[in-house]
Amino acid sequence: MTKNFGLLFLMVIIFNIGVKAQEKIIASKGNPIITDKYTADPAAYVYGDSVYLYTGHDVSPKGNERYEMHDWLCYSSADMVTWKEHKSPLNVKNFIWAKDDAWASQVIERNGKFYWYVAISHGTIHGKSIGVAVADNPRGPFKDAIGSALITNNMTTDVKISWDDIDPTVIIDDDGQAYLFWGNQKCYFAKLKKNMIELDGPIQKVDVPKFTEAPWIHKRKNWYYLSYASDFPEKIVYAMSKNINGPWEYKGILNEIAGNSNTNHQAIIDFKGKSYFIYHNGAINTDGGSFRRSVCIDYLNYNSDGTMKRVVMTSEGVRKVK
Ligand code: FUB
Repeated sequence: MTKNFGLLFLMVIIFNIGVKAQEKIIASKGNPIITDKYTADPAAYVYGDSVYLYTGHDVSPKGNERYEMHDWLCYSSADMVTWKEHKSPLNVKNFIWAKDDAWASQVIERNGKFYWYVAISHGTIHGKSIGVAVADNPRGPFKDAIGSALITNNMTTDVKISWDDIDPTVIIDDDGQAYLFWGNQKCYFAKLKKNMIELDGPIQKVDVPKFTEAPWIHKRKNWYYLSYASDFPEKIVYAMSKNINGPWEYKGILNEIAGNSNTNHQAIIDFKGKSYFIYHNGAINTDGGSFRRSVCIDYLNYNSDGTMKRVVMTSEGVRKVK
C-alpha cells in the first residue's frame, strides 16, 4: 500500500514537472505581445481570475506568401501583461475528417465544458468548414466533439466561394440560448442547441454592409455588438442592435487598417474593470506581414450611448491590471 502510494506520488510529480516544462512565461513588453512565434486570429475568454487567449499559428516561411497554419495555441494571463504559454491544445490532426488550415476560432464554456469552434479545410467536402472541439479545462487537451464538421461549405450556397464558412464566433445569451456567427463575404448565424454541437434551427443571414470576414459577437448592457473585418486590406467595423436577430445599425470603423498585414481579426473582452481590443498585425521584426502575424492588445473604450470609440493601436500595449 505504502509502496503504491509512493509510486503514485512520484508519477504525479513527474506529470506536474512535464506540464510545467511545457508552460512558458512571457513578460510582454508591449505590442506584439508574443514575439517568439507568429500568432494570429486571436480569440479570448475570461474564466475565473484569468484571460485565456487562443490564437492561430502562422508558420509560413518568408517568401511563401500564403497561409500555413496547422495548430492553435493557448495562453493565459491574470494581468494582461504576464502570459503563460500552454502546450498547444489543438491541432488539425485532432479532426480526422479535416485536411488542414487551422484558421480562426473561438472558445466558450458551458456547464463546465469548453467548446472550441474552429475554421478548417474539409477533407472530403470541398471548401472550408467549421468544427467543434471540447475539453474539461480551458487549457485542454481538446478533442473533436462531433467526429464530423458542424458546418460545411455545401450548407451555405449564397456565396459562390469555397471559403465562406470560416471565422466562427459564439455567444450564450442571458436566457441561455447560444448562437454561432461566421462567414466570409456573407455573415451567417444560427442557434445552437444546449449541447453546443448541433444547430437548433436554420442558417440565417446578417444584413450588414461591406462584410469581409472575422465576425465577433459580444453583448454589453443590453446592446449586441457585431464587429467584423471590412474591405481588403481589412479594417474592423461594427454594428449594434438591441436584438441578436437584428436589424443591425452600422456604426462605422472601430479599428483602422493595420498597415503591415492585410487582416486584422479582433476579439473583444472585459476583464477586471477594463475593456480590451485584441487583434493581430504584421509587426514582428523584418519577416512579419500578412502571413506571419502577431497578436496585439490595446484598450477599448465605450461612449455613454454604448457606441465604441475608435481603437488607438499602440506599440506600448496595455498595462498590468490587478
Ligand atoms: O488566418 C486565416 C484567416 O485570415 C482567418 O480565418 C481570417 O479571419 C483572416 O485573419
